[in-house]
Amino acid sequence: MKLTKIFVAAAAVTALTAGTAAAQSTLENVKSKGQLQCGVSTGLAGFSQANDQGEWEGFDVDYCRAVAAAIFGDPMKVAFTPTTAKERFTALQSGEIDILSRNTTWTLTRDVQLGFEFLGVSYYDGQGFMIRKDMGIDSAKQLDGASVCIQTGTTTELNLADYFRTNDMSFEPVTVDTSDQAREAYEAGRCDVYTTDASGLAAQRSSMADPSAHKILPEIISKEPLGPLVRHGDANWGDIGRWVLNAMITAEELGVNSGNVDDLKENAENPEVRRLLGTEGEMGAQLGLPNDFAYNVIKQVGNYAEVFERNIGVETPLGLERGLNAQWKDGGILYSPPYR
Ligand SMILES: N[C@@H](CCC(=O)N[C@@H](CS)C(=O)NCC(=O)O)C(=O)O
Repeated sequence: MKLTKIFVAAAAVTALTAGTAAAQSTLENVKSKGQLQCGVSTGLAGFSQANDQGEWEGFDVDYCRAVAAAIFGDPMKVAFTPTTAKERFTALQSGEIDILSRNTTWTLTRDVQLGFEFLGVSYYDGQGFMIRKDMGIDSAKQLDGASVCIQTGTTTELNLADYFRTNDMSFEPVTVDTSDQAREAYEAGRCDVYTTDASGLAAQRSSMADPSAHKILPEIISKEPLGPLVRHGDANWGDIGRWVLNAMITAEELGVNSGNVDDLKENAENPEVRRLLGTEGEMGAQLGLPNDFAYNVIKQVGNYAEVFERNIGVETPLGLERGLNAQWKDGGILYSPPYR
């Protein structure tokens, strides 16, 4: 009798715990905290950087604002956790952050062994090299024996070793933990070359004392598909992040932006625009979000092009062209699956 009681009590506790675990989906957890906790970098111009007022700004930051807009209808309901390249994965695994949006390359090992889910590609990049112009070289093939500034915990480190080995060249690594340290080391002449994602080189050059004294060599030695990621194990949370990114890309493709989205919500006849903005279908409800979640994303943060141009585009100090990140209809490879 006593044993039965214990068994029943134990079963009840198990059921309760399981119930709690099920109730504690990431979406529910974020809603109950009242804000999204987003991991970004420690500071990289155009991508994620705190401004003079301490507010985070940038391309990677805006994606987190878009997720907050989708969930709360308010892009400010997000807190940012700066992470170094090395720390970022532990921060996500431990639950300290809900999502990581920080120029992170999608690789097999990160996806599978580290237990993450990449939600798409927000920026197609590749690794490049920057040197001082007065070094007088034009090609990465001339870098034999160079000292190279490089950040730890990155794909950059691994690609660099591959590239030099393949080309039968040697290098001397000067390793640092943050992009600020990398830039300072390079500017102080502690290394001949600075290597990272090409977008990162543009960002770093824009923050240098004399950007015109440096040049980026033509070789791009790797594929760096950068995008947001979450932990394995909560498929709905992954779906939300994936379809927020897709909403921004689709909005650009369909010509929906923060300026015309109100008008289109009222008057659009194109069925895909109507589904995107929640005036037709149940796209949001399928994700556990309001049906007009993408309307909030576009109205409050913007479509992909608006976010790109505002933070990193040709009119900004980074001056990045769309290149591969143009829509598939414009010669790029940006391609969202359909909103249906
Ligand atoms: N995409 C590469 C490199 C990412 C990376 O951390 N790049 C540096 C240089 S651009 C950076 O963002 N640093 C920002 C920081 O240290 O906070 C990766 O995922 O490993």
